[in-house]
Amino acid sequence: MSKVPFILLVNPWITDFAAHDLWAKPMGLLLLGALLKDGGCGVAFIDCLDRHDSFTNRQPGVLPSKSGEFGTGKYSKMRMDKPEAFAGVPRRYYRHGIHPESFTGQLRALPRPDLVWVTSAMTYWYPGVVETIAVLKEAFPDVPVWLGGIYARLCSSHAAQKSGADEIVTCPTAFLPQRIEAATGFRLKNARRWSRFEAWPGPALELLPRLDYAPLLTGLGCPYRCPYCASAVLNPEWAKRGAESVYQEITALCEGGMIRDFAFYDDALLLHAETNLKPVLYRLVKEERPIRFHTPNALHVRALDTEWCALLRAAGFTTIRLGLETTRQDRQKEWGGKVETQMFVRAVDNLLSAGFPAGRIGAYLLCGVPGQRPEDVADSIRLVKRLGIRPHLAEYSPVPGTLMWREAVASSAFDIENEPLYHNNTFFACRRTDFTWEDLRHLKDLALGRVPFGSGETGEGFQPEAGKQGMGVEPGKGSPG
Ligand code: B12
Ligand code: SF4
Repeated sequence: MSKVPFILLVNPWITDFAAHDLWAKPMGLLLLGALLKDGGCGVAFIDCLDRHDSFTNRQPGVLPSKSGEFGTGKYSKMRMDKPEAFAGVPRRYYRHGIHPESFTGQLRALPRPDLVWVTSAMTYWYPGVVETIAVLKEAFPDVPVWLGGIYARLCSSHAAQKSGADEIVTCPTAFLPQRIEAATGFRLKNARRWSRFEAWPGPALELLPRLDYAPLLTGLGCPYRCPYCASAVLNPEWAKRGAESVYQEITALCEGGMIRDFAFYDDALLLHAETNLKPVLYRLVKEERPIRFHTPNALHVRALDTEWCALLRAAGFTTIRLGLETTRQDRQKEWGGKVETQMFVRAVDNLLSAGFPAGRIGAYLLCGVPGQRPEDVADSIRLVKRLGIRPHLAEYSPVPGTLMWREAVASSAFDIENEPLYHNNTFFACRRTDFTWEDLRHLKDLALGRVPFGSGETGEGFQPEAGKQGMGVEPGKGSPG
């Protein structure tokens, strides 16, 4: 057996107009860190998004980080030149995260690794990945850098050309032990464990410099196939962890009041959760644990019956986001059939009856999808507001590999196939003459209550008990613009 390899894991910088730590941790890399440690490897971790790096927050040219509610916060950031693709966008562009000198200082303090693993998240954050890898290559020119994660998997040819990594890793996690052995000669002692999500240890959160909240993942994948979403591309199999391991992970973290806030990353947290999440929550309620749970990734509305709502409330769920997307019945079907308006109205009613404050419940509404009309979004906003909860506009980000991708390519005036920067939801690459920037701005104002609804919007006809017929919007009626 060859020597124990030392693997450096790196969470790269984010480059964007704006980026908030809305309970965003590199879950994939932290899970791999746990598997590597369990398999006998030496592991170090550098978080380029560490909000508490005191060196960074003291440097001139840095807009320091700020802490927000429930462990969230703003990253520290430094202004950078806008990429050419964004020349027409009248907003400043930043590299979010630690100062480059802090990064190089942390690298200098480490022994030479045998491998460097860099993760990636949103496809349009790739310039941050490129910059991160350039610094790594300067520090350790002859150490192989592997790039994995969401950008690497959704845009692998682009990443191969632009990232500077030696390998773009897109294979299933089960094959990684073999690849490690081929690269280092080391045979991991837990190779079989890598092939089953249910058998993975929890994320190696101890590698993070500081923990304000903990991310949780109780399952991978989703049974739905919504055409705008990459869940099935990224996780074709739907797998759930057992109740006991979820319970142990949560209670270990909240021992001694260490962590109070937990954020779920699951795509389908409440579906088929009778035997994993539900018993865990009942147990936590009985033990009166002082926990706050947050669901920044939307919950499935169809699951929210009175029992689930009462349980979520009793267990300390605090931030609730619901996946509504639209109130148009035909679109609800076309967009995967995961929700119906009547179902949504009932779910909100159940949540409110369970005692959730309306201000803590938000509904995501997709905005700017190919073929969608601004007035459809306005109608959805109106319904959500009438129920007393908050509409959150999710500007459509075209995602490669999704069922809607070809339509997005055809409808966009920009080269979204070859330039992932255009996937940025802020850029709104699928804007068009019948759904313009102005429309988008107006809809945001409506959602935030900055402008009142004019008499022109439709949706007046919706009655919660009126049956499905009342949920659609007749074409041509009204316009928010
Ligand atoms: C949780 C989540 C969020 C969180 C934040 C997550 C974070 N860390 O930043 C929140 C809720 C804030 C969020 C927000 C948004 N999100 Co989001 N999100 C996700 C979600 C559901 C899970 C990501 C995750 O943690 N997966 C679990 C881990 C285990 O998987 P993983 O990271 O891929 O890691 C595995 C492998 O890739 C690999 N791996 C990872 N790194 C490495 C490195 C190496 C070297 C190797 C070998 C392997 C490897 O190993 C891991 C284990 O198998 C994904 C969908 C999905 N199912 O992936 C969407 C997803 C990433 N989000 C998406 C979108 C569209 C958004 C929003 C734009 C939504 C909107 N319109 O408002 C916003 C954007 C936020 C912003 N600031 O720009 C898109 C991607 C868009 C894009 N163009 O890239 C996705 C794919 C969903 C979709 N619609 O298809 N999101
Ligand atoms: S239900 Fe949610 S996670 Fe599942 S495919 Fe649809 S959008 Fe993606």
